[in-house]
Amino acid sequence: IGGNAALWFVDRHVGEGRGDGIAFREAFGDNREISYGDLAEQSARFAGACHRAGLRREERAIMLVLDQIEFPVIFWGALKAGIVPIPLNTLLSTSVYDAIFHDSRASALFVSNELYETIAPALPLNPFIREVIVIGDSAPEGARTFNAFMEGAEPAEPVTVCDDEVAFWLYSSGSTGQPKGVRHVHSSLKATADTYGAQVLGVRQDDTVYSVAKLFFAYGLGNGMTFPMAVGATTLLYNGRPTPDSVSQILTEHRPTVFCGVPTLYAALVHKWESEGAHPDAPLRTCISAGEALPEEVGRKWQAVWGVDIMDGVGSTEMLHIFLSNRPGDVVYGTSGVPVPGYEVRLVDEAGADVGVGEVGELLVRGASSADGYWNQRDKSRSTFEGHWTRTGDKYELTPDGRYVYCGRTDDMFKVSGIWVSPFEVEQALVSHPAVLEAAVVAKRDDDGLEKPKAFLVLKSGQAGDPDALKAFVQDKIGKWKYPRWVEIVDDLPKTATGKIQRFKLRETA
Ligand code: 3SK
Repeated sequence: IGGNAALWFVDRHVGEGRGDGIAFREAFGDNREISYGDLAEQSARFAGACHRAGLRREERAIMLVLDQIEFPVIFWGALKAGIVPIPLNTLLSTSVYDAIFHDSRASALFVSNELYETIAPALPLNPFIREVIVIGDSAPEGARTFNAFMEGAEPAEPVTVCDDEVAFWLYSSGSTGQPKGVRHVHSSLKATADTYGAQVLGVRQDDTVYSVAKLFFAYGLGNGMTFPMAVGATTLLYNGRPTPDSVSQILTEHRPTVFCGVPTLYAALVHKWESEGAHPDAPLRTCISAGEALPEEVGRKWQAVWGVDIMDGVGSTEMLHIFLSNRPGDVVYGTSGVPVPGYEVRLVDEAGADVGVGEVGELLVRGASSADGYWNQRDKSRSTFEGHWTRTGDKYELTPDGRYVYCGRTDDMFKVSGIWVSPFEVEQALVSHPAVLEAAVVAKRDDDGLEKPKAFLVLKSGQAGDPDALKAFVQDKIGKWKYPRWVEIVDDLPKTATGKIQRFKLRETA
């Protein structure tokens, strides 16, 4: 089936007799559940409510929604209505939300009540948002509750779309820290489910899936939504922070069979269980990792605990999900594995020529889930999406046995807990502090071998920099995970003759 992706991922299960199957279960509060049948009905009513509210086809709707039952209702309901949902990272700061609200020109905003306060200051400044819907028991003036929005709405038939029609956007940070709207089409959702979801992850109808990556990430959207939904499986949703304690509790109480993690969390879980001398009991049969390279030792220790390997892979928001991965029964730690069936990759030098085995080149990828482009960023779109090939900005080396080994970024960006961090953005936040004259940020590996920001600061004369206060300042300004874990005060920064910071020199001393 082509066309509207909601028909295939949601309504098909009702037509094929799986309507009573549980699609989502909340691993918090009263453990609310929603069946495939109820999701089909509620998403159709959501589409009707959008029409009734005057939201028109192709208008955008921001989703600042925690992992909770309303997330899939809104996402699939929007697709049924022809409205373009934009799930956003729930950890950003007010100023970044303000920029995205303006950039996207979204007409509607769906927000979990826990997050309302953060976006509230951006609303009076926004001329585009006509509807603010709060998921919670009450709504402030000028907004409605989700229940009020849905009440009495008639179910609407899904709009007919073509495969290439834009279905949803995700925002990805760029090298300047400026978020870019990545436009994805309806057919890409099924493309990733048919390739990585079916042929590497191998989700089955009897699986219970738990992804610590939230649904607003491309990684989480596939793991926790489209892959399980492609086969009528159940996903566990958790609205809080995935800490070693909360994840251990979910493993014990909800007993997932498929676990989708990120290296920072795998490392923290392994440490916790090592120091406690015990681990939870769960029937895990498949574990995957992405976001940043998985340290070999973490993979080996996890295997020793569970008897199950972690399949490390690499994907991107632009390709929607993982395109290079270790495979079931064929895991080599320290590598990103081989191309996922359905994807082709190349390694090229700066002139665009293919490089050979053992040489480092930029990774290019081609496959059916490539994004349609960036919103309103023609230059960026042209330099990233080159015909059928998408540039990843990652440097890789091909081993003689055909596996790909990560060698770093072509620019200065790096990932923390699987999320891109732009040194530039962190530096800008630091220099906006009254005590800071100049700042340079580089990646430094922590004791687990995972990259975190380190800041080198030149202070204004007569100022004393309190590292903890500076870290808190950055957290408040640009997001909780981007703050520098180390702060070093220096007399000056290494620069080129034209005044550009030489980060490579700082990396050597970090
Ligand atoms: O970071 C990754 O490896 C990734 C994987 C799947 C989907 C999206 C991303 C960014």
